Amino acid sequence: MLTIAVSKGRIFEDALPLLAEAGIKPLDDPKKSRKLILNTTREDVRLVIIRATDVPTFVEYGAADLGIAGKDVLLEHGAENLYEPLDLGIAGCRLMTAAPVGAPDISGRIRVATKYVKTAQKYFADQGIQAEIIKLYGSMELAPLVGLADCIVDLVDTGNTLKANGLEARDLITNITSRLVVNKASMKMKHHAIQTLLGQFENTLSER
Ligand code: PRT
Ligand code: MG
Repeated sequence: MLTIAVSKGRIFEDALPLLAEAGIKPLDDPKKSRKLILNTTREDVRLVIIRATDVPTFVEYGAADLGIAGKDVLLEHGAENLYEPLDLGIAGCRLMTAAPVGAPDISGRIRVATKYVKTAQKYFADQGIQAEIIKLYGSMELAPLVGLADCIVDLVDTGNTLKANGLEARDLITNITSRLVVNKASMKMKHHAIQTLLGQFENTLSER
């Protein structure tokens, strides 16, 4: 049995066609079902549906053999205890700094609101900028509007969310796509099954 951890939101949407190419289709409609374990058209493969930020944890501890996780989540979690063999090229976006439209660049110590604490800390340290990082779990865009922070670090896709809140993207920290991650022990114990699946994903991706 191979267990694949995947989050329910946009990653799942983008992953479905890829999984389908490998013969993996959930037996229940994940949008309607409240099941957290979905059996699939392949008897040897099941999906576990979890929060995006929990995917690396499940895979690291072997609760799932494989997982699909955004690079943003992997950077923040740390991926030393996982294999990351494949960039799936799905759920693409950019991790960026953003500030109120027209606000001057702040010199000296800045306050940054983000859920990407470690990644932001490293980024500003590398830039030689003194930053106080304020951890938020959501609605980062609000922080500069109410004086909680000078800027934010968040994911940007279309830019509509920033725009709707009077913010503008400033600096690109890194481009983000979703990656296939593999538990290290599973890679040894279930080598054949995992390599076969990796090959199928690679074939599909190379045809895109
Ligand atoms: O709730 P939780 O944070 O646990 O996860 P989730 O339910 O949001 O999970 P899911 O499955 O949606 O996956 C999140 C992953 O999708 C992230 O880790 C990224 O790797 C990837 N991704 C790609 C995005 C975006 N694009 C994205 N635009 N995740 C979030 N956003 C948000 C962003 O945070 C901002 O609020 O969308 C807004 C910006 O979008 P635009 O189009 O307005 O710029
Ligand atoms: Mg979300």
